[in-house]
Amino acid sequence: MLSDPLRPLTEDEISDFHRDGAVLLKRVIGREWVDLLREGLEAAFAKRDVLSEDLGSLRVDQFPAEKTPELRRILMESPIAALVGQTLGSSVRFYMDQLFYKPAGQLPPTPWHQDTCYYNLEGQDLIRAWASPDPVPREASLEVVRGSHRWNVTYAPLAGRDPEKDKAAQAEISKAAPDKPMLGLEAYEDWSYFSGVRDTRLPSVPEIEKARDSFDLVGWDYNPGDVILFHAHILHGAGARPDSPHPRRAYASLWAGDDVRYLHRAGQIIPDPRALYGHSPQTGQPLTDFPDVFPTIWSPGSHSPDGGS
Ligand SMILES: O=C(O)CCC(=O)C(=O)O
Repeated sequence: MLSDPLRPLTEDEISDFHRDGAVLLKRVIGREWVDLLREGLEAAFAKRDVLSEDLGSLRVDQFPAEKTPELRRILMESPIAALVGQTLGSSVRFYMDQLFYKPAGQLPPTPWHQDTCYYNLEGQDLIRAWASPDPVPREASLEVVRGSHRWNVTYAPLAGRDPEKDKAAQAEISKAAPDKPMLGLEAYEDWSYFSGVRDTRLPSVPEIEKARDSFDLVGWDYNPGDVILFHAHILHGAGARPDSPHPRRAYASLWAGDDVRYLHRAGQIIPDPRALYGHSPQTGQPLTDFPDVFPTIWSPGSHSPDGGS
């Protein structure tokens, strides 16, 4: 049963998202969801698997809801899908999810990057929903380059093997079949951010940290119950914090509206959702062709019977 947000979104929040590419939605999910999020993130963290990776003291897991019923409930029943759908003004399908876990103490930064270049998909209607059970001050919270979701550029991923330095990677990218993903289902047996091949023809992410004043950066103090929505194409990152008294645990889910299509990228870092492999998707196919893999979770008019959370 899908729950409604604690309050309706305002027109300003929706237009801020479309103009800036990101918005902080304050106090939109109730305490029971925040508690479930905390339990789910801890349960996923305790179940390290092949799609878990330590990047220094940042642990990132791909598709954590597949191993964590609490996170699955967040996706299928919490108000998050409604928040995304009301912002897009259309139905939304779930694409994939990630855990970002920074233990208490020194919180590492998350380097600036775009999300789209990591996935075999493209489109305008692509929203990330980011939520945490922990308060996160502005210095360690998500930051975006305002409006960069509209820059017509795809940057190179930060990870992956570099075909200019690695002969095997060069051979893989030159042999890649245009109708097959670079990472096959075997990625689910043995995966790392550094096992895929990076498309180094793409430009590198600008050195934003070195020239922060040159960019229009937006960030927020985050509190549990808030949700940050950002466009998957926007440049984003997070700052460091020298001494956090508690962990900074985050759950980011990626949602697709009507115009999102499959795209075989020349480099691929994160495997396609497991259930998609059986369909042999082709570049240009809308995700709506795969309703069993990407079910519609929210549509205009969906609401919970009691209207509450
Ligand atoms: O939570 C973070 O620091 C990173 C989140 C992120 O990069 C994402 O959700 O795409």
